[in-house]
Amino acid sequence: PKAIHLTAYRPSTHLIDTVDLHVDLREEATTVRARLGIRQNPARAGAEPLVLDGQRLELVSVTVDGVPLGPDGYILSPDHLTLPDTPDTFVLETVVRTRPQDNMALEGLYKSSGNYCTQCEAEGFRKITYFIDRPDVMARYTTVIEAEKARYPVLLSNGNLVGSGDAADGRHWAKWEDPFPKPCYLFALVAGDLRAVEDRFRTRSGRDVALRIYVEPGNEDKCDHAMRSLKKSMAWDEEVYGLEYDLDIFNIVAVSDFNMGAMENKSLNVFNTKYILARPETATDGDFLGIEAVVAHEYFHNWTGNRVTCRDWFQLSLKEGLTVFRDQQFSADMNSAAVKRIQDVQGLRTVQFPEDSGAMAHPVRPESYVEINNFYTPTVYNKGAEVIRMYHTLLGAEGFRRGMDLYFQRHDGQAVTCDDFAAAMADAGGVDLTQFKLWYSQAGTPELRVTGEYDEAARTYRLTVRQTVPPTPGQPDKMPMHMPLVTGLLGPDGKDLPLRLAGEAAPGGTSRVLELRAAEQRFEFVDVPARPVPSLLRGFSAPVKLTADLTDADLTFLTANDSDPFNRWEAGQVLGVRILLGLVADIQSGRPLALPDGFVGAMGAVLGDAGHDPAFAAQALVLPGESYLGTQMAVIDPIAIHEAREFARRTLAERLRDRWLATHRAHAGNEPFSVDAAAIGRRSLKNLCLAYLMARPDPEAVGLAIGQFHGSRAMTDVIAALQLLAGSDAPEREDALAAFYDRWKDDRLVVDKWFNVQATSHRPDTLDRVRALLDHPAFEIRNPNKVYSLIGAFAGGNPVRFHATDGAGYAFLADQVLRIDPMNPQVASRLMGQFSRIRRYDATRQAQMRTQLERIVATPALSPDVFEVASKSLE
Ligand code: HT7
Ligand code: ZN
Repeated sequence: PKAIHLTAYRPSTHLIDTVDLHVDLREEATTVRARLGIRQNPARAGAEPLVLDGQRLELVSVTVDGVPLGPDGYILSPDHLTLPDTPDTFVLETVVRTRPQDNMALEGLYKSSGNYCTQCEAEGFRKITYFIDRPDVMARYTTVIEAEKARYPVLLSNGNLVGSGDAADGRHWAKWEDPFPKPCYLFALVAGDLRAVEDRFRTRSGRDVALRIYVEPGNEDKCDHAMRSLKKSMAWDEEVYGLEYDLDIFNIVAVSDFNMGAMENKSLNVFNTKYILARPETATDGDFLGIEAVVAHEYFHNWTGNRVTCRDWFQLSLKEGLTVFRDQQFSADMNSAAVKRIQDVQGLRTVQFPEDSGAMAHPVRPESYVEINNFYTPTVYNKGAEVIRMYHTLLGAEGFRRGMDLYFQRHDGQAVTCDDFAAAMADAGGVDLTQFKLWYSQAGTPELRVTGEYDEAARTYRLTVRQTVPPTPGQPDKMPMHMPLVTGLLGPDGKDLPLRLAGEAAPGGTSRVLELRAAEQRFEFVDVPARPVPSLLRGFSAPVKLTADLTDADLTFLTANDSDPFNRWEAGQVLGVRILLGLVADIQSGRPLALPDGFVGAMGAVLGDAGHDPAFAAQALVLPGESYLGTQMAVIDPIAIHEAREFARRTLAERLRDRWLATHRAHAGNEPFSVDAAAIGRRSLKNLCLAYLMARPDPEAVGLAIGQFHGSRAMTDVIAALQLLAGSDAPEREDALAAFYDRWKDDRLVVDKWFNVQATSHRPDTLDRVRALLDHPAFEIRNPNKVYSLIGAFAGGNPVRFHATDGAGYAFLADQVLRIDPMNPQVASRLMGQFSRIRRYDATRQAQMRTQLERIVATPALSPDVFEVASKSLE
């Protein structure tokens, strides 16, 4: 397969202004008639052949301006239909046949639970009809859908319903018209037996919008939270960005078979059921928060993605990074902002940082790709969101809003680039962002080293900041980046000091945005009455790895006093990382293990104070995760990391046992369920206490877990208890797993949790169990949620078992990738993530992974998706 390069971008030879589709859905085959209003693109000089994309289509006929073309009038290849000679402006009509019922890749038109649906981003429209399948070709769509009425009573597409009626033979039709020009990746069609949950939203300019969530019959009682989230998102976007919804209908359809979370098709969002369906008994707090965030994310795309879209797929972060930032802001406003920031940074560090140091490392705006579906990554989404956050920090909230306004003013209705976005921000903020734009082109996580010197006589405090950006594949040398380092100084009383930099007339504020631009920079604070403790990178103001010369005592001081909640948490994590990596070194050299008393004391203090802010305490009491600890090591040792962390957990469990017990008890009453931040915080603290108690599973702890498992009606509590039991040696664990399955076997999303719990168990027999579960009647290899819950969870969420020294985990993963690839390359490729981290492991593990990667690459008819990841991992 060939790579596509950003530098090769050229405007399309032709533009398509109108699309009239007629989609005739029948059990044997689907027939699609497309009438396209086409003209040569004035941006390209001279007449050029028209090359249409098309895959897996059976061509029935082609006409140009009503005149049929014979086979000598066009050239047909597996991926293209080429018309060598066409008028300047004309109407092309093609008729094709497809078989959605055989489409297991879940891209293009396919069937999920007997209903038809589509997924066109990134390049799925070419599997529905011949088209110029690129996002800078924007057209107005009219879609007629025809299908059997009894089986498919609901017929949906983008825009407004402009007609419907019955047809012969028990069939019916519906005609939809979308007034907004859009790229074909935003096209959608749904036909099925679905039920709608309905509501309304009045926009601030008085437009009444009908909101409908379509689900399979029987799921209507699980849509309340999604609908509430949608209305909150609509109100929030008006309030914070002045952005209103622009049509009279907003439809959401939830489907069980979906490769990703959801899709922002214009006015017809299609969602994975996982991000719609929820009741307290079936969904965890994490699920509720996930639904709120994804519903918001897809809704926010209406402006950032749909009204202003991407010129080409290299610009993917233009819409994804920006929309993730917006959904993060929204969730922070709806819930606990501090907890949200902590969780987002944890996600970045455990998923994006490893990607940035692995074989698939790429910039936020990639320079080349073999398969675009491989670039819907944490780098494009989450590091991209951090880049947007840095504009916000550098320009301030008001400057950022002016930049957004200018971006929409300039580009509404256009397909644009990340440079266009940066230009709007620079012009609105009156700042030079030339160097800042390196964030789009340089891969790798920058590393900052900060030292501080206090001069008692001069009453000055000087920070020296050195930055480096590590080499990544294809980018050996890097330049220093422009980034905000938000900084405060704490005085001996723990309070923020007023900050005055050398040269300033008066102090200004207690948190300052220091702008880094050079490889080494100094910042001198004056009038500093005593040696301060610096609070650096407040709110995680840039996506970097920071090392500062802080002592353990400084860190403990920050955990107790920092006014910035993120840094209060972070100080504890830095301390935790230090201690855990020390234990890892002890394990590696056979030394006895001991947890420092000071650390136990600090954790005890947080626990003692947990009642004040349970949500924060629940974050602060979690030790740094195994994956994150791995990112902090030159060579990852998954087994030693696991042993060290488990030793620390057991020790804390023992030394603070009474307090874990008391805190668990204090929150164990069955309070009425609600998903507000405080209630979520109390449940997470309670379940954290239970987890510590189960780190030493004495009969009392096991009894508490069993009591919670059987006694609670909230899935958050039930699954937390089940997870702990399933990972323990308690004989009750098998009964609990069986009881859970028996209770929930008819709810596919809950059964996913049951698979996940078993796949992530640290018990030594987990791989055997996962293998056996592949044959369980509830496991469906064609359903992405099932694959991610069992195989994905084992490979990505169970490092100690996946990286077992015999290499069996790697062989298992390769087997599954090769099994899934012929059906669904996107899902197969997503499973490959762990292999792309190959170079972070020791020589033995590298050799074992290499064996599997070589086996994968040598497999005939491999998809470009898997080939790209496997071959880059082998480089
Ligand atoms: N924009 C959507 C991307 C997406 C997708 C991409 C590739 C294959 C399947 C897909 N389903 C959805 C999701 C989003 O970011 O909102
Ligand atoms: Zn998105």
